[in-house]
Order: sequence, then structure tokens, then C-alpha cells
Amino acid sequence: MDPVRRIRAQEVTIMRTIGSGRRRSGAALVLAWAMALGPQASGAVPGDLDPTFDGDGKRVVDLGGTDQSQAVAARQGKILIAGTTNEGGDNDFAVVQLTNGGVPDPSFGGGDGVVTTDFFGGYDSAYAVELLPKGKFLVAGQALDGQGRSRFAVARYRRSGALDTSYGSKGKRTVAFPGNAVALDMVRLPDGSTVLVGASYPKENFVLTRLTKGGRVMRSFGKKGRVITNLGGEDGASAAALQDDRIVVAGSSGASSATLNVALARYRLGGALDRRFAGNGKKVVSMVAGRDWANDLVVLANGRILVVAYTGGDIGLARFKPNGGLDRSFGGGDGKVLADFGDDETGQALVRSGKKLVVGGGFGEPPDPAVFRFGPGGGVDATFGSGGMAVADFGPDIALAWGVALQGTRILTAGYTETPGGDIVAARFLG
Ligand SMILES: [Ca+2]
Ligand SMILES: [Ca+2]
Ligand SMILES: [Ca+2]
Ligand SMILES: [Ca+2]
Repeated sequence: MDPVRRIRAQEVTIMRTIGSGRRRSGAALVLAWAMALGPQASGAVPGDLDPTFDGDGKRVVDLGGTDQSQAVAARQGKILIAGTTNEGGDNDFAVVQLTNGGVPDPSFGGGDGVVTTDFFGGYDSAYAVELLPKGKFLVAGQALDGQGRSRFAVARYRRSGALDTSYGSKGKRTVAFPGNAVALDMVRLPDGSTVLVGASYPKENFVLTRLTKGGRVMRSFGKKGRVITNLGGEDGASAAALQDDRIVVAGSSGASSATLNVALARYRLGGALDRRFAGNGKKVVSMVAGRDWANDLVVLANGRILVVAYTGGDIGLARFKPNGGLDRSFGGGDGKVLADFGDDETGQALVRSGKKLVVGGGFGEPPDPAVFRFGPGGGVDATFGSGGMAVADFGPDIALAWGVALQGTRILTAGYTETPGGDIVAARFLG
């Protein structure tokens, strides 16, 4: 199993293990009861499900197979969701566009609001979406090639969902690394090129590549267009962001999968590690005694770096100064926040909304998609939802929000129900 799937499977397994025999907290029951009354029962408040999104703030998208989504973006009143489906046989990239009202968009994908993209006839899965000018967008993830080896995979689409054949090779590009590699995030640079980041295995390292605006590997980046960084153990990158003219990457590092910690690395645009960051370009920080890792990051206006971390049951946040040191003005004095909302929480994705920090993830056992909001200093924002958290109940199946995005002040999440025949789930909350 590739490291992403392994990590994510571990995460759910951990929640199952820890949560077995436990019941939902009273707060969650009160929240469920309040939601049953409906957001229109009284004045709408931040954290309410948005009734203008498919009537109840929630949408289930069944593509006919086992369907998953890992990323969401809002554009011009439409909602793009990227993931994978095995409908039709082997897994393919799946991209769904919903209207602002939360239903499949008839102007996308030839009328049904869905496009799927196959690379080599094998397993393909998308984990990131990046909006481009003129309504175009990139979707990135992994594709198994003819040798069964996982490569970075990216496809560019036009506004309509049609592949943009002017990009790469007929709209697609794959990049092979030694062993297997999975692209989990990407960041667009000012010149229109794109840096893709992810994880390799069985040698577990941060891996990066840079593609030109036209979708060719930029061979001047790193070695022949590839950068492989060993942080000292089992390492994998899950997210990237631009910090001025540097690329900041976040993920995990540990001597073994049992001892993973939050890991950051910073690179120059040419792919070299930036030794002005934390002394050697790399920074590893432990959030809890057990395993933890970074799932997403944002760079704040002052160059500080905010990470959301898996911590084994709480929402973990850590803020770093621009040069990589922990920012002790954040959280309880050590630059870190561990927020417990009364059960098992997991933070998957992070976005800044004005000065507030919005985390998408999961709550409960089995989990439902949830949004958690914090103030700029890392304190829970009690004006949001129930004690800083809002949950979208999608029934008894395991479901998480893997992606979060803002639509104006509203908060979009997308994820999936984790069952055979599972479906993509999206929810929109008032901000
Ligand atoms: Ca396929
Ligand atoms: Ca740790
Ligand atoms: Ca907890
Ligand atoms: Ca399905």
C-alpha cells in the first residue's frame, strides 16, 4: 500500500480502535439535535449548515462505484471536487463540478457534471486541485504505469471539464521517481509553472517536481526535474505553499511509522533546500508523544507558517516563524495547539478566513465530516457552531472531510464515505 493510503488508513484505524466502545459526547448529541431542527429554525449563525446548498447543506455524489474525493475548490460560483472512482473498472481521476446550489453542474463534463481521466489503464487517484486563469484547472495525484509503478500524475482541464490537450501530452503528464511516488499537493509559481509535492516508497522521502506552464518537466529543477529529500527516516510530503520566493512543504518524518512527527522543508525555486530555514532547510517537530504528522499548511500574511496536524485524537495546530522556528506567540506559549472537542477529531485541511483559521476534518466514532474554527492566536472560536465545531451528519458510515475551501465567507468541505460503494460527500457551512 502506498504511504498516503497507509497513513490515511492508519488514521481511520486509529480512530476505530480508540473510539470503539466509546459513545458520542453529550455535546455531539446536543449538536445533532440542534441540527435536526434545521438552520432556519432560528436566526442563522456561523457553523450552521447552509440550506441554499442542496436544501440541507449536504450533498452525496454517487458516481456508480467506490467513489472518493480528497480536494475541493470554489470558482466563480461553482464547486470543483477531485478524487477517484472505480466506476467502469480501474480507478480513474474523477472531477465533479457542483453548481452554487449544490447539484451536479449541467455545463460541466458533457451534462452530468462529472469527468473521469485514465492514464495507463490502471489505478489513478487525485489528491489536489489548482485553479488557473481562464477557467482552466489542474488536478494532481498518482497513476500506476504499465509496470505497476506509481507515478506523479497531473491533468489540465478546460472550464467545461474537457481535457486541455495543449498541456503536457494530450492534456496529461506523469513523472516517475525511483520506486513509487504519489503527488499530494501542488503550488503554482508566479511564472505559471507548478511544483508538485508528495511521497515516495518503499524509500520514503519527500519528492518534488516542477512542470512548466505547458506541462513539461523543468529539467533545471533539482536533478533532471526531480528533488528527493531524506529527512532522516520514513518521510512523506503532503502539502506545499509559496512563501515569497520559497516553497514550503509539510508532511511527516520518523525513524519508523510508529514514531512519525510533523516535518517541514523549504526549497528555493530551483529545487535546492534553503539552508536559511531552520539551519539546514528541514524542521521536525513532535506534537504529541505518539505519532503525529502535518496534513496541510498555509503561509500567513507575515510569512509565518501554520500547519494542521494529525495527533491521534485532537486537532493539532503549529505555527512557525518565517525562518522555521516554532512561533511561541501562538497557542499556549510553545507554538502548538491541541484542541479536544470531546471525542476523536482529525484535521485534514486548513484555510484562512480573514483572521480566523478553518480546519476541515472529521469528528466522532465513526467520524462525520466536520469543520473547526480558531482565532488567529490558536484559541477555539466559540462563536462558530457548537463550541467552535460544526458537523455534517452523513449517517453511520465512516466519513471525513479531506478538503476545505472558502466560498465567500461560506465554508465548503468535500470527502467521502468509506465503504465499498462509498460516495463523495460535500457540505457547506455558514461562516
Ligand atoms: Ca485508470
Ligand atoms: Ca510525536
Ligand atoms: Ca479529542
Ligand atoms: Ca458510490
